Amino acid sequence: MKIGIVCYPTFGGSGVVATELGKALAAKGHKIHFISYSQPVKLDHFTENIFYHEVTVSDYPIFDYSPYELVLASKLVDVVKHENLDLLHVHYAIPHASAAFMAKQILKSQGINIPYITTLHGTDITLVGKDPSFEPVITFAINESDAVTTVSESLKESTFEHFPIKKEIRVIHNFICLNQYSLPDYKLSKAKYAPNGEKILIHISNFRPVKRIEDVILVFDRVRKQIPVKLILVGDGPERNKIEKLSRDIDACGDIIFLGKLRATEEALSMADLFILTSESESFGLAALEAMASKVPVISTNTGGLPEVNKHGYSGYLSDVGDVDDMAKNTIAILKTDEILDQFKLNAFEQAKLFDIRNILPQYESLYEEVVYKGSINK
Ligand code: GMT
Repeated sequence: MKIGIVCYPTFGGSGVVATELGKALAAKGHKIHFISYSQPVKLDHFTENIFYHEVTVSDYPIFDYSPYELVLASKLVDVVKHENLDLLHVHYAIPHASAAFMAKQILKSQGINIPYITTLHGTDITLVGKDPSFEPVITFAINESDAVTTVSESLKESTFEHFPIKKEIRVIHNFICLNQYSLPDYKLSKAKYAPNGEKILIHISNFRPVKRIEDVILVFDRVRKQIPVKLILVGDGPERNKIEKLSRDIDACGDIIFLGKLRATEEALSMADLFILTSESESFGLAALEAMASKVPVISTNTGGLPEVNKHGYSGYLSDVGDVDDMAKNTIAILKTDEILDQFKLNAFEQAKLFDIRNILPQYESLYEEVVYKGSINK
């Protein structure tokens, strides 16, 4: 099939999932056309069957706000027509679903039928999308999609809760390519960060308020009073200054290491003993799954889709949002002995196997076939 994939090119989970999906489809012989405003971060190698089309928005003095959505819609029309695409798959509703709808209507007026599938990722529903300034457009563009998927059961429920959706929503969980993980930890030496054999806790995110990173620091602060630990923070974003200040305030600068943005997060994960995710809301928690794929157990909140990913008492533990005492208690329980830690590491890896791309890719392929060969799902 010839498939156009529209996504955000940044470090966010939706862009990572879209890119890895496209790469896996290309490896199976599909022709994949990525359409975005910049090259997706994970699209870092030349790969057969993959093409990239950049959406360039020019500045014009009259625009206070450049109309990205219109330029994207025009680009979609162009790529669908000239590359003879069979399908558009847009990741993240805003503004990709409405741009796809617009492109579909333009192409329809030219006698071309192009179906589009919308995959909802989380904040497009739970944070931004339900804002009244977006809601009517999002509802419309979702309802007009030829198929809609969410990355967890929890996100499906939230979508029905917040929007008057008439369409069937299919859950296709996020995935990881398992063979990219489990690196031997030679790439980044563990001894360099934990010279006295301390256990390494790690958190990876875009440092936005929804991640509640101050809770990561508070958990770390409680744990270090009982067990020698170091904390590695990967990523960057609006909360970074606040978190750096908090690290200084609790006198932990020497034990908290800020690595900043890293493309190959699996290299940092290969050194870690435990992953901490304290989010207020999380539709899936791809970062937690990536940790588990690296044999790193997860201490997380029990919000959104996290209970579908992290199994309490097996691959890690779940706590209520903000309950840093419980998270610290659970961290200590896992790190107490090497035998317990090793068992959780094995369990985390077993749990991650369920989300290997080999199990998830066929679900997308069969959805594509239904949409392209049988037409719109539940319209
Ligand atoms: O977590 C973020 O802030 C990034 C965001 C995104 O759109 O890239 O992540 C969302 O999509 C990921 C991939 O499906 C999910 O794993 C994350 O849980 C979800 N984030 C939230 O729901 C906060």
